Amino acid sequence: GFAIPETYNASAILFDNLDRGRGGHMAVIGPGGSRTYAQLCAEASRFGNALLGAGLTQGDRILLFLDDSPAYPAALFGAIRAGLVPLLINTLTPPELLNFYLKDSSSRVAIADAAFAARFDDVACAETALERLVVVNGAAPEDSPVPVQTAEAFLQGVSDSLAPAPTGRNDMAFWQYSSGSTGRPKGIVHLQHDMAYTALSFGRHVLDLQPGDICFSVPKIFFAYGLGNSLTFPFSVGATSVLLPGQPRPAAVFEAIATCRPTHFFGLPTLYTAMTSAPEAATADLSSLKLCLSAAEVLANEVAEAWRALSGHDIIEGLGSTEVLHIYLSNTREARRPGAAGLRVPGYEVAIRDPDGNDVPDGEQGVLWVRGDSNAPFYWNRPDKTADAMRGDGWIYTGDRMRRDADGFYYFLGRADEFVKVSGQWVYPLEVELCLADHPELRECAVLAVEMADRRMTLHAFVTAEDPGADRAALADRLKRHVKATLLPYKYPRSVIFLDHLPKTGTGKIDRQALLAIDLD
Ligand code: 3SK
Repeated sequence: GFAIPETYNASAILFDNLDRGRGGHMAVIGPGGSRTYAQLCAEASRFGNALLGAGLTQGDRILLFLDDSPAYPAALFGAIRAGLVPLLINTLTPPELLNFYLKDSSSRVAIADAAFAARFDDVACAETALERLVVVNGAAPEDSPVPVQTAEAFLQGVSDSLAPAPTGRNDMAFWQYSSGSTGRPKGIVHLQHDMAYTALSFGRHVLDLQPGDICFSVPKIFFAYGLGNSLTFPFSVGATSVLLPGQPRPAAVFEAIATCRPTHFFGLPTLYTAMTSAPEAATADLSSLKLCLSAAEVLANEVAEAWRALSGHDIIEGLGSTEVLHIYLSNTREARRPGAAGLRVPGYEVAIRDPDGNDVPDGEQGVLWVRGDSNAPFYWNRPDKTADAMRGDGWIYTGDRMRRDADGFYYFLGRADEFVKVSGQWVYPLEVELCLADHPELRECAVLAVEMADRRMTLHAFVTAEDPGADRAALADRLKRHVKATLLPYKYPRSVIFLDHLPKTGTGKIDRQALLAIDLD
């Protein structure tokens, strides 16, 4: 473990920059506005004071429905400094789900970007404790079921200095929700010391940021991966963060790289794929980049190679989870193996175990367990799910099937619950997906197990072709033959479905639920 004091408030990650003489350094830059550390701390203090002035007290939850702009760190660290517990919510959330989050957390205040504020409608607010909606970056909606005001009005005349609440290192600091692809989402509770712990583990050992560095994470702050990349890691060392609001289309991302000149770029495979095949790639200025990272999805070799051809950089791949808060297996500049999730990150213990809980030897597969001091201790109000995943002594059952090689590199093999029987034989959809991803005629693909009317399972490959004009029947045939020749013959996808684009979730991953919902008749 790493030493974090007993009395500790996570807003120190931002505010310690003042004590270290970095008040005049740029904390955030980008199209949504720029702030020095001094300006951002002042704005955060005003948010904290205004929330306390609204009658909230230590431990109360508030819901943040924010895009990436300076208002995000200001509201987040201001709330934490005041001892409140912000929820970082995916901005694609529809009103029905917002209603669930508001009820589950008993949030009395929500802070939303103007672009999303209309989502707080009658459905979202029904039978909740919500008393007030504060709108940043624009005007408040005309009609709202709860009293609404702009951040300018909310912060008007409020002091810009705030002492940290006397929180302990193990007090709640913030929540994020699991994506909820099966069942209702779970509130993942993180403690005051968790962010600092990720800075001392992944931040220090893999990124090794310096104050002059500039981070740019396309995955957004509401996502645990983005929170670390955009706020925890740069703020922990007084570096600068590029915040890009809006849809991260390749053109906007290339533009932000050219103008803000980041040194550290954080993406995910879907984004790297979109960027390498975008028309803007030909003229992109990527000369500022020193390190490019990826997580959240398995990185296919073809994508990594296309990015190297474009940028001159290898992609450093890692694997993390919202429960652990950030990455606990990672490749590094010095030790990198294509196709591997990486080595254990210092600060985390990892184990690959069989179903009886025994460690398996190197080379054999089992399910990955992880233990470290940034692990969420529980899911809010979900003792059943807590007992499933957090199984005593601080270990978390990840549900990821992995194997470790003799050199300590870990390889992701799929989810423990994804094994399906096709034509009477077992297959993992992910191995078929990775096999297809290597095919030069495909741009993107996702392979899913689908239940047929007679309850048998089959594999569907959802793909986008490099050449939109390709003869689809002939290409589908080549793809099936490629799987049969590379893996075992029975593993080929029985249907190949061509799409113009694969749908994406709010965190930028391929939206597998949306693919399953496509009517194929
Ligand atoms: O999916 C991941 O690999 C990840 C990485 C960092 C933080 C959170 C997540 C889910």
